[in-house]
Amino acid sequence: MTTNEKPVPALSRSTASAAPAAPVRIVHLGLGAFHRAHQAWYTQHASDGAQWGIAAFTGRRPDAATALAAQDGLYTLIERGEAGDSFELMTSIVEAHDGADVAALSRLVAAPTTALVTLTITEAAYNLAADGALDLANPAVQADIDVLRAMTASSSAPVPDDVGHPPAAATAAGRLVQALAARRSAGTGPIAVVSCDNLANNATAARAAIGGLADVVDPGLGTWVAENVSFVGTSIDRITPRTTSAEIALVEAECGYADSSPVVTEPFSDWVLNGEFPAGRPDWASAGAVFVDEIEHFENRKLWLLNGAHSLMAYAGQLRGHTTVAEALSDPACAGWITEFWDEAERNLPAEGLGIPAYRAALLERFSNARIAHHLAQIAMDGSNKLRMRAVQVLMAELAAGRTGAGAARMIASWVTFLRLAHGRGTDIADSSLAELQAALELPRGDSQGEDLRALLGVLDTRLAGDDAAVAAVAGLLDAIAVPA
Ligand code: CS2
Repeated sequence: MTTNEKPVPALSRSTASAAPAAPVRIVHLGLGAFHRAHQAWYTQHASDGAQWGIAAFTGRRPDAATALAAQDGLYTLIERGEAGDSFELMTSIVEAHDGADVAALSRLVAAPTTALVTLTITEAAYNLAADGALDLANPAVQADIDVLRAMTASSSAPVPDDVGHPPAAATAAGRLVQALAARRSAGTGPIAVVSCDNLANNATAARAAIGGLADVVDPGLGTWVAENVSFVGTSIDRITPRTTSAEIALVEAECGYADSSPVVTEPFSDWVLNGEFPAGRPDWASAGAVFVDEIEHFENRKLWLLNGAHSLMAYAGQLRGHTTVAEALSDPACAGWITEFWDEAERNLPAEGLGIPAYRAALLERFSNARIAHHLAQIAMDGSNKLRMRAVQVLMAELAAGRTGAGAARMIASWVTFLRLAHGRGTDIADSSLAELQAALELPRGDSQGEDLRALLGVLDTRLAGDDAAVAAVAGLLDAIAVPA
């Protein structure tokens, strides 16, 4: 900047001349880029969006809330198409809070004006065991059970911790159970909890995590949750890579204000929902969301075709030296493996009603948008949770039908090869089941199948690890992910 140029103003409702903040009627857990590109966008674009403000809470760290609160919840959404960028000022988030502020969460969830809670807490944060129930052996879950039991049992004021905070749950489900207990006490009635995480049967998962925890803590609260909380299932879609400093500079140059928290996303978006909203909801359908009576096939279409191809590229693509989705797709070997996996996945989806040929064609176009730098390393994180939904079911169904399942097996084989390589090199593995993965990777490789292989597959799914044909299908492909010299 030259000395006679004025500094650009910091973004806020007044500097942006934005409309006054809408009243809070939605509480959100998981203030990441995806929420800000997806549910916040649908709410802003709903015909009645001006009536629906979002109060959003972060997960583990307060940083995103601190940055967003400093600009009154506002941020810029950069829609990045093949032909160029467009910029939209987002105003639907009206409050941003540190997730650890469970007192604020409880106050907002208990408010009579709050109608729904949306979640983007990540697959791993549901803390479910292999049978789909709440994982009571998980130390974080156990710690929350202790805190919540002490809270519901005590009639006296809760004892603050060393730094003066009242005791509070620490997992997302624990915090929400604490807040739902406040709603029950306030008598403010039924509410919807809408999972927007990339999980198969995400409504069932949310019910298991939240209802399951309430049951264990206090059966009376468990009954209240069962009778008053509607768990809504959704299939969510919008490719939203991590923001970089380049986008911050771009917004400053294009929009004339300083925004610490822009989000970059693709033009495409999709939202399919199933369930009841006892206290109402925005007219999201007017913004393009679709409400259906049966959601499983939509979830699987997205999880297998989009996310499955993503995971395949994340491991096989990185092994072949690629860094982004668009690069991996331009490699004929990766593109061929995607087609092979998609053909398998498609055989296990209904032929009618899902428009799969058009969906596949649109995916190829979305993936090849080279202006979106979607990093394979980001997608590769937390593979143990992701592959469970993206590959295992297709592999098992293909084997049961007497076919090879090679497309799905290749995704898993790429993951195993990727992990073995990272372990051998001592590079970081980002996964919520890291301890289990590391223990598995310490085991001998031995014969072609190896003890480590069965143990790694066991982290994904015990049924998979116990199935000789499935283990052999993966083992047979371990050396087939050719790494170019
Ligand atoms: C990706 C998803 O990181 C990942 O695992 O596959 O975040 C994907 O970009 C979204 O689901 C797209 O809607």
